[in-house]
Amino acid sequence: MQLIRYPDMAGWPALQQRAAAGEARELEERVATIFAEVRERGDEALREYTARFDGVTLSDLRVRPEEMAGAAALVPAALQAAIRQAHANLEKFHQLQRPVEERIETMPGVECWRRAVPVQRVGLYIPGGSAPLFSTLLMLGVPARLAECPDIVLCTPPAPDGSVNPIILFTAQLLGITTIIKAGGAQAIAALSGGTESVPGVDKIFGPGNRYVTAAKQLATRYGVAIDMPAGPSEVLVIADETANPAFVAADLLSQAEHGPDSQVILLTTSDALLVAVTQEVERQLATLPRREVAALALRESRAILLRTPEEMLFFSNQYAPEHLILALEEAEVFSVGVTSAGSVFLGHLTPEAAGDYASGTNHTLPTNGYARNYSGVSLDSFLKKITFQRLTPEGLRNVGPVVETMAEAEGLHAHARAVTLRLESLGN
Ligand code: HSO
Ligand code: ZN
Repeated sequence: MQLIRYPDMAGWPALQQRAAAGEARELEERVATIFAEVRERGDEALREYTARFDGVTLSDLRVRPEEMAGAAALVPAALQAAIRQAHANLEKFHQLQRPVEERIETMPGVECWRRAVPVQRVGLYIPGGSAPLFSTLLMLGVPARLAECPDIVLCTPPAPDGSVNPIILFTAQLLGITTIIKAGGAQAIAALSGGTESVPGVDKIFGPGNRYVTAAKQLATRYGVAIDMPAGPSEVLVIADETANPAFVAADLLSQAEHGPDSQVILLTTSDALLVAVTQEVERQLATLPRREVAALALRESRAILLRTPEEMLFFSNQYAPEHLILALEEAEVFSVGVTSAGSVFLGHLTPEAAGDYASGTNHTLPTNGYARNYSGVSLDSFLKKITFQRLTPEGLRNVGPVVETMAEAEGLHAHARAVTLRLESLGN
């Protein structure tokens, strides 16, 4: 980690910089080609890309019911119980987000209301790789089910033997998701965005992925498909005072660093003693991590920064707008009131980010890369659209009609005015 003491405020923006994404043009071109191929040739192209990138030639792109049925037996009982508990906690928290349908009479006889309607067809993307994140499937699947989206399509890349990780299948089963496609990368996103013989097209695509998946999701928006949010590498910012436990803080920093070489972790503290203790502890704990090479790479672009006051720490953090914010402070709750930009906040010494990553109930699909300034994390809302409704009675038309006529005339839109006038005339006096 880079150790920085009392940086000049003029130098803060440099310290708040995320790692640059690198050669984007070439990547975008490759993704555009994949898109064109899959949209034109459907399953055939999808199979070719899966053979090339995942190393398996699939006859059936969909997970078959027998595969589904066999999954649970391959998942240890303790893990099944843990997933069930996390699922229950997520349901409890997301259930709370159900919007109430409210009606109001804005003028007598003018009634307006708004109804939340599920996005009809959603695609959930879960990456494969060394550690398939079945927890992310829970985070997307729970709100999708609570929102009652009629069609939920899960895409995840197959292993070289053509199988899908049984924990993913078990989790899907728990969620009641039955359409599971063995496809990953940009080709999966392309398939979801237009549909193929085996893959239903969807209205909105959710889920994390590598740079290809991210670029593909961006491209999908040009075909009228919505996405959850712009994605970037995972990050955490920890604000700690002298009451913080250096080992806890180090473990939190490392738990984000181990996600990927481009993850970023930042420590802000007003205590020089803690600064030193945490950085030492990070080195010590790093040595025992199975993913220490990944974490070590992430730490190169990570910073431990000594600031003068709590106000400075708050200001820095709000400017950085971290995906995760840990307040390892004596007075965490008081401090938290000042937080204006963060994806999710973890208060006190006993609340690791890991709790929210897996099981406390909040969602872990969160805005990265500074987007916490203008985006929220995934929630029930992400799977709902709100449709407004209205109805005028004769009294309502008499009340609001003249207002509309006056405004429409002033905008020079006479047909609008006439739409009211004709109706008012039909009512007589
Ligand atoms: N911290 C990750 C989520 C995750 N952690 C999944 C463990 N598994 C991004 O918010
Ligand atoms: Zn995590």
